[in-house]
Amino acid sequence: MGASDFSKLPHIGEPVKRKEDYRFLTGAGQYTDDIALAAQAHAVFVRSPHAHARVRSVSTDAAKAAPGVIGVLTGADVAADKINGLPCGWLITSTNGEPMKEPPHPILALDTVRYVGDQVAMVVAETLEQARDAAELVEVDYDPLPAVVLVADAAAGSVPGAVVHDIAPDNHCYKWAIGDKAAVDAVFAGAAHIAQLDLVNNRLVPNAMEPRAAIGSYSRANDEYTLYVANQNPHVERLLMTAFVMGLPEHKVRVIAPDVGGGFGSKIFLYAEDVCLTWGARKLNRSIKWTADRSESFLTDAHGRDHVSHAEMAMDASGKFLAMRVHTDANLGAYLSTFASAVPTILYATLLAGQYATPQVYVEVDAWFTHTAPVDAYRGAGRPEATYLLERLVSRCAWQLNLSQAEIRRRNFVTSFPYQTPVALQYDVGDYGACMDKAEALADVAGFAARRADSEARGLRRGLGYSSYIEACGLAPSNIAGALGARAGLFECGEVRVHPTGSVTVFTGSHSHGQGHETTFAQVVAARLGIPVENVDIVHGDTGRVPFGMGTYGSRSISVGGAAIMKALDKIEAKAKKIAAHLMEASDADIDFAGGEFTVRGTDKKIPFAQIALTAYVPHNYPLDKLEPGLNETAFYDPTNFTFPAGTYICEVEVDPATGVVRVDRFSAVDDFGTIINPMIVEGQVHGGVAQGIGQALLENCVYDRETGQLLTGSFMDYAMPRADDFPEFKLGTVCTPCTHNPLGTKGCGEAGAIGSPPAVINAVLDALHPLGVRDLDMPASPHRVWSAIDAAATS
Ligand code: MCN
Repeated sequence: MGASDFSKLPHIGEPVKRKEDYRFLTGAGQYTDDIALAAQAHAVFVRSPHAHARVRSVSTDAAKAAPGVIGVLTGADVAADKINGLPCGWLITSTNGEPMKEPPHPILALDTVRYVGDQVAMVVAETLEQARDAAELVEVDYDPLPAVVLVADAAAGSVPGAVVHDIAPDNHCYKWAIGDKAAVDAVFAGAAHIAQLDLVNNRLVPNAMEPRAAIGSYSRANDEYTLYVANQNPHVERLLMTAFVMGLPEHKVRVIAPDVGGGFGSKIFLYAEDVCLTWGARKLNRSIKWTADRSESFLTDAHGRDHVSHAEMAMDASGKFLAMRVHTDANLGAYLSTFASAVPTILYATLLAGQYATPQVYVEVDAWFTHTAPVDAYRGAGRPEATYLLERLVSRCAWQLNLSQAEIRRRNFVTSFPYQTPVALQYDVGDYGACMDKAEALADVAGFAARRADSEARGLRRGLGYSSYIEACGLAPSNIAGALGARAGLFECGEVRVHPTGSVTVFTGSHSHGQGHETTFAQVVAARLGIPVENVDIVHGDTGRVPFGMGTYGSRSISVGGAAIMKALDKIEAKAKKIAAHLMEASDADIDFAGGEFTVRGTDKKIPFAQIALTAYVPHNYPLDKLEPGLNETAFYDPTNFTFPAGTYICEVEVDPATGVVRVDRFSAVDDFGTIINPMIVEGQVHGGVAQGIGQALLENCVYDRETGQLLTGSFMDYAMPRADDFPEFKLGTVCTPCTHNPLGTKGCGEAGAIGSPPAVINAVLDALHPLGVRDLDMPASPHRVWSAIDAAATS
């Protein structure tokens, strides 16, 4: 079935209420911490208070003798049991001829700690309180060493002795570049205009509502491990843990990710605690539970962003983009986390062409180790960093050439598809002008001048900010990922099991942790089979039940996981048609299937889907020599390209120059997600993403002390999260150009809001402050920063 026929089916485009919400809203969800295994013990991790120190000794005697303690495990035990470090650098290699440095990442530190929160020992006791008390008794003798926390200091080598890993004495992990440097330099040499920009993409803490949690258990009877874990991709977690870390046969480990209370990227990775609990369960012969407290989450969940960049755009006299040149320093933190090497490279540099037909783009990335928590994917992962840089630069081009923010964008939009960018990607389809038209109408741009005058009359400044984003979703086609240096592509698997009564259970390798897959995937199946949505259940998050999976991130689930299910449904339909042909004594080729009924073309013969299902399992009078019983099919789907959601966001702010307080007055977002399965769920995704993006732009900032490496923003008292009263009612709209290469026509929607919104907000603040001489501002645009920028402009 083609994407265009699919989009016309019943249930597609309907705002079906989320099936999963009943259990979430009635407190019946089952999160990892809700699970209590028989005789389960509790773990507490002893963590480094230093950003960098030699570990002289770890004494566990007093802790082991404390009441209720079952065991205390340290780096020495890890080494004795030959447990490897976490795998790193799974996704990219250097491009400068030097291999990427891949230092070991021990699951418990042996002789060196490399960031505040690095785990040194695991204390296991009968109760959580006993484990906490005993953890206080573990004596670690540290020899503190100098620490480096900023990429600028790492790159300059300005902190003597602050070497994170011996294999990278200059703290440089890799260099990666894309584009034709010589061609770009030549264009710059003759350009009529050049705009330049230095900017920082601020470091963020993910702060999912449910902290990380896991329970390791081991059955001696079957020699099998089970790990319950708040994780976004259980099969990959299992693969990495068995193949790389513990050296176990994969079938002996079951990973279950039950209800998960948000991940936003931070629960994709294999964390050290997960391995400690799995290994510890066998070693101590007890099931062991650990749930991070909020302070541990701040310290040890992989952080996001943290880029420092210089960007330049070369233009002709009319403002047409000719070439772009970017250099970015990326902070990787103390270790290479699972996807960390892909974020500032494949997921960032390749998106820097944006929506524009810039003929030449060259991007160079240097990635650095520092004594901070590992940095990895956080909602958008590389694409918000690309969009922020590009959209800030484009608005700067507009101001430099005295064009409007809309005009510079319209002059440079890609208008014909497919479009090959100079940085590897090929956009299949889009209509960027239509998104901007609709966004300008929603934002009432025509009425802005009057609103600005009104603000000025009240002593306030008002600004309008544009951001036209594009992102690559549906990670990741193996062919493209491989060509860019990735060591693995990311397909997806789906199994459709039709029961004899005609109801259906679907097993998907995607994982839902807030995105509503139990509803939208059921809509897809119900639409295809012509059955009620209630007759379809979606199973996910369990390696013991789902054949295989690559998990959920990169807004891939509907376009890759959903497409795998569609492939399995194709097979179901083909087999069902054979059964129908047999029952109606017709040829397979004459059978049509629509609206839940099989018909013989040109006759009035018909059979409902449920009858075919029953026949498949009750095969009397059935040609068993030609068809096996049962109606159960599995498919793997590897996309041929990314999907490219795109849109224009327009933000309107009012700034009080006396206090520096920024108020978002209006926010309009128009997105092209191709075919939309469930508009209510999609709106919710955009709302959440925009809230996170505005949070980054105005409030959130993860700060380490530059000398000591202590996390200064380690609680909600110091790290400002956005709240509902920070936002206006968002105005949302859509444009639909269906994706051309997946059978649903969908493009991902889960990250768009977080990608498109930060530059729209900052461009709006800069637009408001332009008359006061402010030309530059880094995120978050806190009152202090805004006030200082106004003050500095007034006194310069
Ligand atoms: N959808 C749709 N029509 C489309 C596109 C999507 O109806 N054209 C629906 C999908 O069927 C799905 C939802 O929208 O129910 C999101 O789909 P998709 O864009 O495929 O994204 P994923 O399901 O792969 O989710 C991942 C994405 C990412 S990468 C982050 S980060 C993120 C996000 O989703 N983390 C979230 N949204 C989140 N929402 C919640 N509540 N919690 C998180 O941790």
